Amino acid sequence: MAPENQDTTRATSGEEVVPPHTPSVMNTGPIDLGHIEVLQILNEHGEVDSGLDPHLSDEILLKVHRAMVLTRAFDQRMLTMQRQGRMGTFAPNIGQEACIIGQVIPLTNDDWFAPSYRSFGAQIVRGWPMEQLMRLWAGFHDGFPPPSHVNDLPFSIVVGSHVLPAVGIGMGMNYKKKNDCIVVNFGDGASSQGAVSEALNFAAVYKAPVVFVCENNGWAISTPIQKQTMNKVLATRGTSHGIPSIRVDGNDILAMICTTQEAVQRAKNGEGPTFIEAMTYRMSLHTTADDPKVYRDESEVEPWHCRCPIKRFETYLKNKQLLTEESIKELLESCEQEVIEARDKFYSMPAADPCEIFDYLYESIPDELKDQREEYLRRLRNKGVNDE
Ligand SMILES: Cc1ncc(C[n+]2csc(CCOP(=O)(O)OP(=O)(O)O)c2C)c(N)n1
Ligand SMILES: [Mg+2]
Repeated sequence: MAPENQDTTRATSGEEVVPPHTPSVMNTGPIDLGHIEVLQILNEHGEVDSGLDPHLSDEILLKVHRAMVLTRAFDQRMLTMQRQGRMGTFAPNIGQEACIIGQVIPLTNDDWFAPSYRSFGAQIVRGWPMEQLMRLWAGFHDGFPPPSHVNDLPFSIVVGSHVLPAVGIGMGMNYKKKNDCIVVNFGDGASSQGAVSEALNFAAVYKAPVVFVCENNGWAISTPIQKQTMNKVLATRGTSHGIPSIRVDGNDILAMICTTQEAVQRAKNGEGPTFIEAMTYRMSLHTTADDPKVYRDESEVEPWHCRCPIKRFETYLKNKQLLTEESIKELLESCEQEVIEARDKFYSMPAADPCEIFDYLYESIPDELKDQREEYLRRLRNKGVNDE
């Protein structure tokens, strides 16, 4: 934990993050950036740094806690449904709830959010019905468009591809003299994409009101962070573009909220973008199509159980007399119930029309595709699938 009132955690652009290197470290392998502190307000034991405590209202604290518990309940249910063959491929977010929820709490409805695929917790907070998210993950295209009252982009699966468009939205806000901002998140792996560097550069030069949240969860499918980049501190991806940047404990909900809040404020004050590197860990599968046991030693996961973002927040809230063991249990049950209700709504939605896969590519369907469609329908009929 950072000592009280000591502001050494900030990786503002320039010298604080990158100590002046001497010629001897050039061309000799990884550049050692020395010890970089991580902003933490709530530690693993649920103890708050009194000098950094944002003193959020009880109402906000409980709202945030519920969002985290609901996100995990959704996550676990989706995994079960996928294993039952009733859900498509899904990207779990277990252990990253503070990171994903904290980054959208400071946003208003007029602000924008551009998520990557592991962001369903934030989407729920932003107002996406859970049954729609289920529909989306089950592969229905009608699940993808954001609800009309939600200023979000559909989530991006093409790694890092949404970061430039997010900067474009931010530049548009400046052009239209809107006092809003956009939060865009992406992973450690995505941070290596060229388009992400371009996005950082544009945002910096045009002072776009963008908050970049780089979720450093240690892995990009089977590529560990050590093989992702020789740069040990991803926050320097921001500073190298002249963007004020900070590294935070992504499992600390208070640090995530405070940091994003400050970045949002900077954006709205016309001070341009901020880059947040959130240190977290992908505790589960990359997606349900993945088996991490093939490439990672499971003992690596163990210490992260003690860093659970929900557990530490609950300890804090119990110490504040805002929660008890009993109320935590009741809340969990009510969140699970809410997810079950969403699941049942999802199950009662119309089935897919198998013909759709032929419908949208051509204005008028070519003859050979017509033949293929006939054959496809014949095969479906033989399997007992109704094509009416
Ligand atoms: C342009 C592109 N290349 C490759 C992929 C395949 N792919 C999907 S997720 C992923 C890893 C991304 O890792 P990271 O950015 O760290 O995000 P995380 O999954 O850890 O949240 C890859 C390589 C893709 N979807 N898009
Ligand atoms: Mg990653």
